[in-house]
Amino acid sequence: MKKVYVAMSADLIHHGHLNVIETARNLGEVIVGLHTDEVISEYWRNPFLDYEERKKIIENIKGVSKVIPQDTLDQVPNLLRERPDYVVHGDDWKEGLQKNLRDRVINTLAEWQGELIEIKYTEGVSISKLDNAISQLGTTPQVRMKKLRKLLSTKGYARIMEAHNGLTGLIVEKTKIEQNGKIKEFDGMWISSLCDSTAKGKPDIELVDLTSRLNTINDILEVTTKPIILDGDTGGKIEHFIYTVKTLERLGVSAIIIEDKVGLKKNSLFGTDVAQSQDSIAHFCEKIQAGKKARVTNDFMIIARIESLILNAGMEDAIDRAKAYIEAGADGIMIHSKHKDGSEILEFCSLYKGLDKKVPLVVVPTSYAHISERELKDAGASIIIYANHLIRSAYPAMMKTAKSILEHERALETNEYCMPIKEILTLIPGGK
Ligand code: SPV
Ligand code: MG
Repeated sequence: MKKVYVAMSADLIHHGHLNVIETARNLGEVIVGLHTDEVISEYWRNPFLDYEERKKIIENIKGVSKVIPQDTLDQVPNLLRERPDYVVHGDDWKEGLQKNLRDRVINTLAEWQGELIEIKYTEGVSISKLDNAISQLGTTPQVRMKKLRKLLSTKGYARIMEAHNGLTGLIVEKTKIEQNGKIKEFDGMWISSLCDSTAKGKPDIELVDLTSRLNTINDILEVTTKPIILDGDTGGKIEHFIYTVKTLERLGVSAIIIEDKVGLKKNSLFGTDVAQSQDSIAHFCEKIQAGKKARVTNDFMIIARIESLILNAGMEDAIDRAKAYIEAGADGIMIHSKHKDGSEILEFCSLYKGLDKKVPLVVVPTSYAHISERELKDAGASIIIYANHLIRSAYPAMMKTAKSILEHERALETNEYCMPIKEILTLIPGGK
């Protein structure tokens, strides 16, 4: 019996997969190299089904004798191990970024006179079309809520972007680019107190109350499926916080981040230019514990934000607080800093790495924007939040338009930097 190797992700099984497996089984015994969750998340998106679930499905397809993990896009390591007589693949990898992977397969098979069999890519199947269709179907609160934890356990980190209304929610949900063979996108939304307040024309001082924040959250929930992290400011009074936790969990928000400040909260990026006070460790731990107790499931995350560096209370205080908050049950730690060079954040990260007990670490590279995601990840951060960039880029664009109309007393000059009417009319599907 000849050996036939087929690599696939099989996250959304369709007849294209079955066509490939059918061809393979007509050639011999079929070994499927199934992409691991890490490979799918790195090159595409978080898988809907995890490896074990996908493995169970593929193992039960007629003709498949074995499923093995394919933990890179490159098939060569598995081919060297299995030495198949044939590799079967769709013919859609002859050009573009996968061409190199194809060449490597052909050269490796040549070492033992193996052969690459390519079948015509199944017409009418488009994974991105299926992906879109699933996203259009929407999600449930439970499924959405779990996504953040799942992302952290499979991909190891989450790239989060702020959203402050339905439209920015859609931008975070849908914006994708392809770079070096990888599909890159945001993993979820940050509902920033600064941006939510600013969009409502209000200062970021916990003035926008929970009811109003819930309206924003709901607008975003309505049109997206990605996980949401809420900026919960100080979390308010402990007696109120437990209700907030229950409300957010019921809605399917994945996490709330609360900061260890008391009194009138001002935005952290003011630093010590304004009067702000830090909570005591004991009281903030009590708040974390009360929130944890109020949760109904383990999926909802309560993340404790340390303001010691913002308030110049020192690195030692920051680390002491991290230990205490983790001990109190925090599901994550956010460390904030407004130092521009980033050395403070990296120093904290390196001390944090040394802690015995750790939870996912959240960073917000607004001031130290030159530090790349890669560097932050290497330093140990697992959630990276771009906290205010959509509203900050929208505002100057809108101001420019407003001023141009005042200057020219007509709109013609704004046309070159406004999207065409046709495009705005069809931007949101279903309007026609
Ligand atoms: C927010 O986005 O509202 C935050 C982060 O809390 S920061 O503005 O940097 O304090
Ligand atoms: Mg805030």
